[in-house]
Amino acid sequence: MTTRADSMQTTGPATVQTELPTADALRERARAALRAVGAHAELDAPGRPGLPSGSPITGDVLFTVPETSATQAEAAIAAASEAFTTWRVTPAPVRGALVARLGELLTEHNADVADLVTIEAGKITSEALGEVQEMIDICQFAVGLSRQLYGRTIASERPGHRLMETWHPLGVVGVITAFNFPVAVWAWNTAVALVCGDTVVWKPSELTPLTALACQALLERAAADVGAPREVGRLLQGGREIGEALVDDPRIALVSATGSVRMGQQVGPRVAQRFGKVLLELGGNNAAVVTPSADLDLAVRGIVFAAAGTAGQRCTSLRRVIAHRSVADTLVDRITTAYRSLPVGDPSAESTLVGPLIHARSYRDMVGALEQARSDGGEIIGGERVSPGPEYDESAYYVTPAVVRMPAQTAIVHAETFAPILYVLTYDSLDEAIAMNNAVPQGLSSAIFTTDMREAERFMAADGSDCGIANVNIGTSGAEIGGAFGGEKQTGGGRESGSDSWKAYMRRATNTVNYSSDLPLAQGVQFG
Ligand code: UN1
Repeated sequence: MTTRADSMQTTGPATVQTELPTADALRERARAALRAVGAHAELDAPGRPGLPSGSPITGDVLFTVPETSATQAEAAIAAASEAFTTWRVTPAPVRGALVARLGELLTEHNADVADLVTIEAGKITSEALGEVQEMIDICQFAVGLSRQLYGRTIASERPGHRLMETWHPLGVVGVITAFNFPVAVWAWNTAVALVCGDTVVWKPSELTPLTALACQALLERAAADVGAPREVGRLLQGGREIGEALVDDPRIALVSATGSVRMGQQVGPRVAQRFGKVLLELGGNNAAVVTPSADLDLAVRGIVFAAAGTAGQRCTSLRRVIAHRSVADTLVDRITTAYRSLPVGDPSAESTLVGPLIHARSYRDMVGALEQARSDGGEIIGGERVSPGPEYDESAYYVTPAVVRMPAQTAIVHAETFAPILYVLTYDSLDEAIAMNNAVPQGLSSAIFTTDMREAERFMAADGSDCGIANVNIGTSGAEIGGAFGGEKQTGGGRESGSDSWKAYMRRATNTVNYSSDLPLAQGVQFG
């Protein structure tokens, strides 16, 4: 048990005094959701050999889930490789029918899947439903894509020749996902990979095995309904060793991994060593610049959702506000006022806006970061551990979001702490603000709040934000699936989801066809 940090300052936040559900009630909800989606999982009692499945809502272990053995992992990869040989020659629009059916099943079962997301990741119901909607959206996107895997025709320099590009399926895609988007990120990868003709082997976070069972069950049902091979999607449940099996297996053509920079630093070189491909979505350290011309009502709303939503546990969560000196005091006052009215508590209660942190380590990281920020001269408002109700057990971690006014971007501000901490920094010139935005090692998301088009355009220009996402007058989180998602620098460089991200899931062949009866050589070379 962790004691409350005396480093955290009390400001009297509003919290909902709801009764938390009991562990038994959570078990019943999880079983009902799994039954509804048709997942026939053998869930054992807590403490048995296997993977412990818990909930941050109460901090209890709810079940033991069967863990994939090394032999089973090998068999799953072999089955997915075998399935690839038929799936790659199945016409893409026919492959799209599988994804269309998956989207329908997700629509039918959105509340079941969302409840599992709430139970395992602690997301408030509206955000959990939003995450399932993100899955449905990417399914629809992928179905359209299944008729649009376009290659280019290029003007050949030789007479009687045609030059073109053809996109082919890549192979088996290994998908490694994190706890905070336990289902959407799987769907981004799976829906697109499947229409591209790839098969998928998924290793979800060890913290969210039940949502994974539900998704797998729905995919298998979709496959059965449309007559697709069941093995196009396989699930491996386990820890690091199972992840390593995917990373090191030469049959896995692409490893798409979401997680920490440290994880990416290990995965990247290991996959590169065997000339496999990687798609990495790693840490972020996202900032919003607030300029003197900003609409502050809008800025405050955008900032509060991005910083405190999901209890600061999105890759895209807002971690830094870079406010012009003339607006900083007002902005901080307004954010802290908004924070005081944010109900913290049971994520399934309708009024709650901030659910629990995922686990004790997250809480310790938050406490450590705040202590460091204070010793660097930061002034902390909020950020205390709270009891969300009478049934509260100290093994769950509920906190109020923190605002920290920092004199400078010290090392702690450069680090990503996966918790609701918002550092506020001030700037005098836009160049300085952009430099501060770009001064961190990560490069996922960024935003500017301004009504001055020159500032907005500059922020998105080549010498503006260096992030994969640069928004104007909206926060850093909550991207739509239609755009490519990912970032630069230590974020890993990959792009998932919409736009032309599909190209990462296919291989490209350049074809030169000579339909003349001559054999002219390129570059005018003469040979005999
Ligand atoms: C993540 O946190 O890994 O833009 C993904 C967003 C969501 C996805 C976040 N659509 O916040």
